[in-house]
Amino acid sequence: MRLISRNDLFLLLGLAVALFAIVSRPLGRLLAYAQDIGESSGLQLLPGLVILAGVFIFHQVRKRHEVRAGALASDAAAREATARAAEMGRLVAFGQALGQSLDRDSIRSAAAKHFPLLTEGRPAWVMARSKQHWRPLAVIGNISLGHCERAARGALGETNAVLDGDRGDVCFPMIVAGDPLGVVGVSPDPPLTEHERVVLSAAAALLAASLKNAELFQAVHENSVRDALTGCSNRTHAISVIDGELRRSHRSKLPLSLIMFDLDHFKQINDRFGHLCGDAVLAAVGQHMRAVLRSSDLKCRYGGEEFLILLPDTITSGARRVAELLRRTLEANPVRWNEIDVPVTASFGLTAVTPGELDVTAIIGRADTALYRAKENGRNCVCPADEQEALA
Ligand code: GH3
Ligand code: MG
Ligand code: MG
Repeated sequence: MRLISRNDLFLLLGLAVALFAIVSRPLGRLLAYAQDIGESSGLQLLPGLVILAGVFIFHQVRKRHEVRAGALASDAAAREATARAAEMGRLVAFGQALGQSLDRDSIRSAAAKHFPLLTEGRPAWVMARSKQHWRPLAVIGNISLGHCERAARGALGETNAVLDGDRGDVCFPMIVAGDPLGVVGVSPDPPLTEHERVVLSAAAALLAASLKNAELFQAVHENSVRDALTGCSNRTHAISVIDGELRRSHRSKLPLSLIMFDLDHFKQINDRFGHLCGDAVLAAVGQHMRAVLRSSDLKCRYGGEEFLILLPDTITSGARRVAELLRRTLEANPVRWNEIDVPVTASFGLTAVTPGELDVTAIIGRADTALYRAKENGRNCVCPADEQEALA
């Protein structure tokens, strides 16, 4: 708070005039005395005093200006520091949101929420690349996806892109360990400051790390639930899926069927043509399962050459038709190995889940028993778990 305001100036002026009136006579005498001393001693006291007073006032004024300029600079620095702290806060919040995102959808939500705060209203976009496909993660402003993709491709050197209307977006490629994962693009109007560039490249680096993280997480998850040879689920994952489906069927009262099948005389295939041929047969079985079954059906490699199929919302007669179709498909498609057609057949057991049944082991056990009956019945056939199911 200022001690003396503009309104007090008049008062001060009055005081100065009054003071001058009070001291004018002694002051006049003092000046005359100084003049006398000057004349008697040959010194120029009065002009010297005037010069000294002038220099003193000038010095004070300059000092005041300097203090004021210093205060203004400190104000500006404080404002700048507050703005930087807020920006850093936004960047940290973005990083935290991305840190909790383990898939592309959550990364997209985090980008849509936080990225506009970092570009401060400037038109901008974020494009992510997976294999040869480009997908938008965030588009701020009226920018076409075609433009974003062309600009992103151009930024990664994939094309000699000519940008729409030569917008010339400033691009920040997202690259992790040499793997280009996407591009952040920002409108160049108004031109970006050096500091804005630093913030945006930090945001691009955070996004890149997050995309890579999600990709690796997805790959690890896939490897932990999937059998690489056949593309089917592994046993552990399948049992947890079946468990969930049993509970769902219990609630929804919808039917559920389970098929178990085992390749016939598979040991002979290995022994005659070698294990690589056996592996090729297993891979072909995986392909046929994907071609014949619905994507909603659970396909599981239960053991070496034993497979499980869980058919949601399917009664026994439907499961039997599916098993027959798969059996005929395998029979009709021998695997070509070293110019030889290797015949492939399988034996199938199937069972229906009775309403309210939640015991996975018991259900798999029933399908397994039926499968052994199919083997006993001469192989390459389908057997339901009991007579009642056979009639269903
Ligand atoms: P059956 O008709 O009674 O089922 O006869 P089978 O020969 O198919 O049955 P068996 O259980 O005796 O043989 C299964 C064979 O599957 C034995 C094993 O070496 C082979 N096998 C298991 N896993 C793999 C695999 O991943 N690759 C290959 N090539 N063979 C495998
Ligand atoms: Mg077998
Ligand atoms: Mg077997």
